[in-house]
Amino acid sequence: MDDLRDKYLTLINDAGDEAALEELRVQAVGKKGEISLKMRELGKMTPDERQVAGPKLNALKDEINAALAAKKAALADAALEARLSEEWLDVTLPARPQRQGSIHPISQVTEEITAIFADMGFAVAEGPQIDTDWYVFDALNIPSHHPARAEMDTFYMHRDEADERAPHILRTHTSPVQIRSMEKQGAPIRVIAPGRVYRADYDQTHTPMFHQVEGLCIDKDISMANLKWVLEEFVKAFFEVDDVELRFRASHFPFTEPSAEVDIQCSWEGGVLKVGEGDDWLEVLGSGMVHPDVLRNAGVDPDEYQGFAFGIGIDRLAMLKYGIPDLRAFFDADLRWLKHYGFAPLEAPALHSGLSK
Ligand code: 2NM
Repeated sequence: MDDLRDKYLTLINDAGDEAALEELRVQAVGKKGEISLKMRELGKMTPDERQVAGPKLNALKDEINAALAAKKAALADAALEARLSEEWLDVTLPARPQRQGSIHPISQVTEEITAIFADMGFAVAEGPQIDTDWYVFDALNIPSHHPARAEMDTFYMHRDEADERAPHILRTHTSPVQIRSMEKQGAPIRVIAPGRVYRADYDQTHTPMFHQVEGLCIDKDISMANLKWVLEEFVKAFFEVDDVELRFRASHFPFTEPSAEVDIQCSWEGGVLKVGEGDDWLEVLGSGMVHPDVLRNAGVDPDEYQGFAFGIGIDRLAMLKYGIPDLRAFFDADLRWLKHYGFAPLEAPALHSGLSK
């Protein structure tokens, strides 16, 4: 009996977790455990023998049960101790300073543009930044041999030679979003598509990722006159001036016919830009009437519907409005720059409160 006692007390003491402990309990004092079997042997003993062995066995069972309970409590304590030492929290750390972050000028300007077009009934549409060349080029009347493709400095996603899926590329403009919108919603439609676009071009005035907003308005009775009005309203609201002259110059895009580049009246007196004054011109956007083939490619019947589209560079607009001299600083994540040119986080641009306040 002393051997049994030593064996189980040692095993219990060495048990590493609750599961091992439970196994020992079954093995020692479970229904078919070693102690229980010994108790069954009491019946075969003489009364004198039983008088000695009975109490001893009971005491041993009690002792083992007590050791099991004590070890179980010790294991639980150790687990809690380990958790507490791991999940510590330094309550002496200083609180975060107020207004640590700021809204990036590109986010601010995107919100401003969105607010202006929302007021004219344009919904915001979004789409993938990685797309197929059908949506980025073919659907927009830019077939594979077209010089506009070569001029676009497209980023191609890597593909294994054996991969037969359509090649994927980084979108070079947000027009694929308008194609998908027309496919999904059909006409009439009035949407803008702001977002990131990519071209393999990097110098003083170009970054390989930049931001565009494109607009699309299709209905049964839409003309260049509507385009001119919408763009005039936009430029006045964006630059927060009462009047501005717009100049439409004939141009060419594969996806519009006719096409026009739009300049806005400005002055550079004393080195400061003033929109809506003077006799200088600032080129800010491209536009035109959506080509019938583009409408057809997007599932819209050009005999029934027509309309205009335009594209604006957000980054350049932000530089002009807020006097930011260097494009590349936009993407440097320089905290001092962000603090200087950033906007207060809780002041969302809205037409009623003044766009930029
Ligand atoms: C521009 C200039 C002119 C344009 C066309 C379309 C679409 F998808 F509707 F055909 N979206 N955007 C467009 C037209 C873009 O950017 C300079």
